[in-house]
Amino acid sequence: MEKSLILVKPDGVDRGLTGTILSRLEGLGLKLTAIKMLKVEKELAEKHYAVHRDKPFFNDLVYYITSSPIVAAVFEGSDAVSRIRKACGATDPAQAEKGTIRGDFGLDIGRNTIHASDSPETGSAEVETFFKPEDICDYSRIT
Ligand code: IDP
Ligand code: MG
Repeated sequence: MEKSLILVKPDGVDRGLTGTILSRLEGLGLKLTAIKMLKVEKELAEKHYAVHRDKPFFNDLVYYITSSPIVAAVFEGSDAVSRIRKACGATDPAQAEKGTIRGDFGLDIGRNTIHASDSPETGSAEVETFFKPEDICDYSRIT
């Protein structure tokens, strides 16, 4: 089944939006299969954002995601990746539609409240970056 890693970024956790965000994703009928709160170490942040290592905002990205605790979770389901990306909205909250997570809660392009995997392949890889295989729980979701 397709997997997506989501991270409730520091601005989401700090403003008490974790439950609201997870609830929206559960509301899509997707299955929550792993969840944890953590303070991201620099090494993990650099691995997670490696694709952006040559971008001018890379250091800010790593600094921000390591600045305060986040909540990492895995959601599974058919088309989980694209459905979650749609629920998140555009990267820049100023461009994101109302009714999307970033459109409703994002503060600016850095503090845009949520990370979500952008393809099934990155979904699987990002889940492995944040979770051990034994951390993933399987059960039957009643829709
Ligand atoms: P995504 O989170 O929508 O997949 P990416 O292009 O993968 O967007 O960028 C990763 C994160 O880097 C974004 O969520 C955003 O917080 C940040 N970011 C992207 N573009 C910029 C930028 O031009 N300036 C500052 N931060 C950016
Ligand atoms: Mg991305």
